[in-house]
Amino acid sequence: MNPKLMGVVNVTPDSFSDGGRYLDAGAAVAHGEKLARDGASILDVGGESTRPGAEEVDQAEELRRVGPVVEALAGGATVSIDTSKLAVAEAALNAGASIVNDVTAFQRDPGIAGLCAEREAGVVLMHMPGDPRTMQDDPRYEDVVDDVKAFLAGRMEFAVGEGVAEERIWLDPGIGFGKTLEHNLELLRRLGELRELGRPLVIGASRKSFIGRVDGSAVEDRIGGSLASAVLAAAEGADVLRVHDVAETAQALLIASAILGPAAGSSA
Ligand code: HH2
Repeated sequence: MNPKLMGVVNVTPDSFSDGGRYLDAGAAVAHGEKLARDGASILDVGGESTRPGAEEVDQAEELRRVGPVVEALAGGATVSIDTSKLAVAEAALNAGASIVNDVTAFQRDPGIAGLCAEREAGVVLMHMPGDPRTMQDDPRYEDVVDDVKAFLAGRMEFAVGEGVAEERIWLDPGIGFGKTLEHNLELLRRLGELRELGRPLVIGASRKSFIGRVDGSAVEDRIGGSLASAVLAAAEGADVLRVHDVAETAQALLIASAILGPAAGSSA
């Protein structure tokens, strides 16, 4: 049980848990450097909130936010760019990012697939039905795990068809994106079934609202729920955990794996 930690660097005024804290490029870079020291092996830089109901950010503004931060961090760390816009992905790869994390799995801007293929970038394809403005309007599935699995298999097929090497693709069921509380819990409980897709799994459960739906906690009080989710996801075989609280997650995983032994779960 030794997943990689992907530390969240949100350069936004409105992210659900830390909006506005790192809007200044200097503060965002300092935060990313701290997350790397704390044990993040990937820094995920984003300039647009995807929280439910969020408005889209203008491309020029998103570029202005993330460009200098990617450039500064990429000198010392592996950087992923959290975007669904082609121009932002391209500028970030030019600035030194090596992974594109697209929460729309190339649905918003299919041209990102060809860009990633050409640049031999890593790719994270995430499940989200619709877009952040509409995704929480009464989400329904036949069987949430089977439906997410089929969606991810389809998006992976598209990416490979556009020339992305399969071994560069990571998959993410999109905890909190177009899902009810029960959908999120079931995906985490049955995560092992997604391993049948044969690619590393990324899980982003950190501070998300499903935790608050269980116990009523406010976003700043969800560290315990985030750690429980991280440890259980790792035990079920998650390969990459996208988290805000890197030091705390690293400690929780270290102790869990000391107890369970390194054979529990798997690693990317
Ligand atoms: N979650 C968020 C953003 N990007 N990317 C992947 N691959 N998986 C996730 O679960 C995921 C993601 C939402 O979290 P955050 O960035 O903290 O908030 P916001 O979107 O409000 O900026």
